[in-house]
Amino acid sequence: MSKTGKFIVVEGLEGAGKSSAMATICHYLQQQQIVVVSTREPGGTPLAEKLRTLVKQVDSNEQLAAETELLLMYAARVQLLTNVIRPALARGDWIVADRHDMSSRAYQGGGRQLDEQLINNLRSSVLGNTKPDLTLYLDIDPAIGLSRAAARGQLDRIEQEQLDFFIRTRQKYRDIAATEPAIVTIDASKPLADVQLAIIIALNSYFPVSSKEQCNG
Ligand code: T5A
Repeated sequence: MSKTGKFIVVEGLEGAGKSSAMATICHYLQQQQIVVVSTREPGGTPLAEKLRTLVKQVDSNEQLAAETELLLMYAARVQLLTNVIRPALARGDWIVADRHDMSSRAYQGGGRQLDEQLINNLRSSVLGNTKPDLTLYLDIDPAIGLSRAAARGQLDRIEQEQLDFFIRTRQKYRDIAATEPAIVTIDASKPLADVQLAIIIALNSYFPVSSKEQCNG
């Protein structure tokens, strides 16, 4: 039997608690003897990390066009899919991803209001058949998320956007989560322990023990 790992994605606005969620998921899976590869987007390969720097840095000399931002996100994503995610899944490892395609749909589609058809054409052209088995969407009021992010230090180029941008981004996240399968919405305004419990419940429900054993086999 061919081995295929599972692909789990964590999504949400800045300060939603994705880093904490990643740690919870990785710890939980490793306790089940599952080999976990964690990724982040944009980033996760040497070239994709350079693209991450480009999209996050504040450059007062040249404004990044919204379409350029979109293309850079997908360029980084294709590098990561090709060089890390697909090989890991083929080995039978599990991917735990800090952001994936849903981020572009929410930020560039919702926040930047880029044409949905443009984004969908790009997705269908470059992503192939590799899709998440489960997406955990951490839903947070942008004002709360941004205040958590601000408490950490200097804000990057996207974090410096107006509140309206994040309100649109959140709305797009919620629209996608409400209509597509294999996305679990978690209330990320709750205390960390409640969020962690909701994550474990979702993992147990999507990946009962028998499927984990099969993946290790
Ligand atoms: N982007 C990305 C796009 O526009 N399009 C795309 O296609 C992609 C892939 C990436 C940026 O690029 C954009 C989105 C982003 O703007 P990033 O650094 O990867 O940037 O993502 P951020 O969301 O900016 O990362 P953050 O670190 O801000 O968010 P996290 O990981 O969700 O937040 P986290 O876990 O670090 O938590 C923040 C703080 O809150 C506390 C934590 O302890 C921490 O101090 N916290 C809680 N406090 C109270 N209660 C809870 N439940 C808490 N959970 C966490």
